[in-house]
Amino acid sequence: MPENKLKPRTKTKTVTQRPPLYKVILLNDDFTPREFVVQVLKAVFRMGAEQAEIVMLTAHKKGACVIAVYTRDVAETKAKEATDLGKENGYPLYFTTEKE
Ligand code: TYC
Repeated sequence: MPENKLKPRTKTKTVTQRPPLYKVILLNDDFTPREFVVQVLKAVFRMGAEQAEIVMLTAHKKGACVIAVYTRDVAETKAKEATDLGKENGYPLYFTTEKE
């Protein structure tokens, strides 16, 4: 009897899925003061003064600027928090999210 018969085996392959990422986008408007935009970027997105200034100026010149990328929950919470800060101060500052 040949002993080298092949036995069928079941292999389990574990695939780790990364959660989809979402961009937070800052939109330009004509009313929110530049300094206020910089303050919000520093407070909500933990940016340094220099980075916040660059991001604000990019949105100001180009109409929009991608700020950061997070999981969906974090992106939506931060975008809302930042937009609400504008609203509370009477500004139309707006942050939106978009799937990467
Ligand atoms: N455009 C605004 C102004 O001239 C400043 C501003 C910059 C507003 C970026 C929003 O996302 C923004 N006062």
